[in-house]
Parts: sequence; C-alpha cells; structure tokens
Amino acid sequence: MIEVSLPSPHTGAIITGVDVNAMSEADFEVIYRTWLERNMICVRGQRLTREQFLLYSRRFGRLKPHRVKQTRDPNHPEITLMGVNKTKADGTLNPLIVRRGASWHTDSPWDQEICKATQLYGIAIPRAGGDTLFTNMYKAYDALPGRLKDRIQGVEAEFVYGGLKRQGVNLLDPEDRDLPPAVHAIARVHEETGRTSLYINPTHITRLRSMSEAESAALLEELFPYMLQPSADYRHQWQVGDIVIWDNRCSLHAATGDHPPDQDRIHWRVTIMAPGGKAARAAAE
Ligand SMILES: O=C(O)CCC(=O)C(=O)O
Ligand SMILES: [Fe+2]
Repeated sequence: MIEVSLPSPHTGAIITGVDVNAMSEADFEVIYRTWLERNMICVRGQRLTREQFLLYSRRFGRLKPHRVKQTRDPNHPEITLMGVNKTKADGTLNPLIVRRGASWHTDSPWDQEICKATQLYGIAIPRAGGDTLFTNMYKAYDALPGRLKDRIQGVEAEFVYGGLKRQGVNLLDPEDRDLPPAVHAIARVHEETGRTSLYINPTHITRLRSMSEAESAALLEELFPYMLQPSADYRHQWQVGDIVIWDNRCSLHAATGDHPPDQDRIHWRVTIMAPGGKAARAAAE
C-alpha cells in the first residue's frame, strides 16, 4: 500500500509501497498531490528502464531536452546523464560534471518557458556525501516583510545560463553560450496551487529590470537571505532506485557536491514542462 512520510515541516515527502510501472490512477493522484503540496517528493525503491522512466515522467508534463547537448543520452535526448563522462581527455576529473548543480538554483530559468519540474532517478550513489538540498520559495515569500512584498510586486528579473559568473557555461555548445536572457516576474503565482513564491536564485539571475544596476544589486542582496534561511528546508540522502521530482516554480535546490569524486554519482534526469506550454501551442499552430 502506498505510504507517505514527511521528513521535515514544510518540504519534501518520501513515498514507499508503490511501483510506478504498475500503479493505479488513485496512487498517481496521491503522488501528484503530495508533490504539489510538498514541492519535492522521493518515490523509493524503483527499477526502471530508460523507456519506463520517460513514460512515468510524461505523466507530469511534456519533456524538453536540456540546453546542454553534451550530456544528453544519445538515444533518448530528453534524458540527461548526470555524473557520466566525469574524466577529461587528459585524465583529470571534470568539475563541471562532478559538481554540476552544486549552488542554489532553480532549473532552466534562462528559458523563457518556465520549467515546471525536474525528475532524477538514482542509478549510482556514492557511499558518502552527494546529497541534494531543497528550500521552499513559498516560505521565502511568506517570510518577507510587507515592505519588501510591496517593493517586488510587478518586478521582473533577467536570467542567463550560469549568471554573471557564467558558471558552467563550457558545458554548452558554442552556439548556445550567448543566448538572450529570459525575463520572469520575481513574485510568482503558481499555476496549480495559486500560492505566491519568490522566483529568484543566486546562480542564474543577472539583474532586476526597471531600476539601476546599483538598486538591483542592493534589492537582490536584501532578498537572498530570505530564500536561504535557515539553509535547507530538506536534505535528501540518496538511495539507488530513488525517483526524486521537484517543483521548479516554488523551490530552490543545490547538490552538496561533496562526495569523493572517484566514487560514481549517476542519475538520469528529465526536464518537465507544463503540458500546454507556449512551445506546444506554437508547434500545434
Ligand atoms: O545532482 C543533484 O543533486 C542536483 C543536480 C541538479 O541541480 C539538477 O539536476 O538540476
Ligand atoms: Fe538543478
């Protein structure tokens, strides 16, 4: 029987007693509802082929191949292979692979079409370290003083891959390195829950619009501490067979990046978009 346990007060849920390859609609309802309520869930103990992982992932929305082409699975472009090919041609470890995702961020805010969710399936998990941290951006918004809530109403931000530091930009093919920024409102009403969250992250944001560079930097400095206190709302310790999905519209995540780099840490990863998003409508026209 499906069971849900809550490892922290606001964020994250662990789901057991279900096989995602053969579950009832009612069980999927529990999974989907828990995910919307808790921002992140882990379904434990699964055994999936790549096709089964894709099939299950499509229940949440439309899959979009990641902008980083180098790490796509050649036979399934919607799957990104995380932690694979970590050794460079000269025999040294590639930190862009080993420490990918190791700073607080949402996924793909540099895409004008907001990314609904990311799902990871644990294939190889190191014996020590390598956790993933999550923080809840509804909670961050709720914690803002009224003065800051008023100040950010209607404010939009620009996001680029890698942010001002161009972090990890070498993972991109050259033609994808200098695309224009995406623009998103930073006080964001969630399409499905109707709740407002703070949609900013220190990794990808370059500036707030409609104000000077100095005003933008000062306001961001004021906002960042609300997102990251008291550090993480939930810390996920991986097991092989975990399927973890998080809601990118209302949470931040970070890999801890602290596992011994000679130990494998491998996940299959998909980017999930809202089913009827802009790109789907354009393609249908
Ligand atoms: O490997 C992790 O723990 C997180 C990686 C990440 O940020 C992502 O897949 O978007
Ligand atoms: Fe990420």
